[in-house]
Amino acid sequence: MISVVGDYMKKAVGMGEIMIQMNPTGKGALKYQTVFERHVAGSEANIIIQMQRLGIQTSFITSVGDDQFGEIISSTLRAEGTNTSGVKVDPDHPTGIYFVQRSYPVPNKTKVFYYRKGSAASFLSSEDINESLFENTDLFLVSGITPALSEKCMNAALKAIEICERKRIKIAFDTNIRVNLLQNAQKALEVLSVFIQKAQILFTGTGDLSFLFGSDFTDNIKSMSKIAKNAELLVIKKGEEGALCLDLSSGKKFEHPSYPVEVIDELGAGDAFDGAFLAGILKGHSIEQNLKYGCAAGAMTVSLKGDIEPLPSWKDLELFIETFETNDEKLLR
Ligand code: KDG
Repeated sequence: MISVVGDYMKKAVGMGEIMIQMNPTGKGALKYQTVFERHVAGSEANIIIQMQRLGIQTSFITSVGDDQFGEIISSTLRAEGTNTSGVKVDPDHPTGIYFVQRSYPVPNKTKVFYYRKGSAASFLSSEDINESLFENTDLFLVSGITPALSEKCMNAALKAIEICERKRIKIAFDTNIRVNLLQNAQKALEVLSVFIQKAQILFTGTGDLSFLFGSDFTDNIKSMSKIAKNAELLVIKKGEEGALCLDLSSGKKFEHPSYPVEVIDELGAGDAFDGAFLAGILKGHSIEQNLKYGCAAGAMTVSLKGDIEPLPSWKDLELFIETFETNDEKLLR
């Protein structure tokens, strides 16, 4: 079982693309939307910000354009308290953008449209990754989105992994398959296998598993475990069915149901889950507790728009859990 002991503040480093998210005020087909909210979002950054809000010291490695959007991304990270010494400002490439389409064509489901090709982050390279960014680090987090962005990003992520292995820093990886970036299972396995193999804490989801391996859940877990040679924990997010964690060192299995809430925007729920789970790990909580934190943070995130705004502090996370468990709304007064 993974435990990180000591009472110094644990440090996590994340890496990935942060974009401007344009989220319409209304639901329905994107072409009919006229009013948008501007948010800052990106899977790995969402995870890292969730960790920072839960008392982990964090830093982030990315590249943004030398533009207005890059400025708001950097200042968002700084406002959260995340160290930005690994944030590069690229004068030649713009910050990536994406648009969200909510509840269309499938009610309560969210679809995204990327305008990120040639973005500053897709030009992040192994030269941008140096050892000093990993000083006194307990955990490194990256996801399948980053190596799928470009060959340069893939090499940058591999360099980060190589540094972490050398410095014995725990590696957390989320398969995070985005079909807009990894078209089919063969391509996805080609890009992701090395990261799946190196991670000690591996997150995936039922959707990612069936995309990679097929329709049988039990077989999919076996196929994933075969690749995940270094994994100590395999965490599977099951959406409305909650989450499960296999402790591969003891062979024990832990499960937690989801919290039933109204879905406003599903985006970022998996990231909130990862961030809360990882913060719990670094703070030495049990797997059962970490699954609970993850499911609660995920539920809080689907109830609101934006990926970062709904991410809770410990106080709010505990209030959410207690209110659900006791069904006592007095706690909110
Ligand atoms: O997990 C939510 C992310 O998918 C979203 O914020 C956008 O980072 C993003 C991506 O690459 O899809």
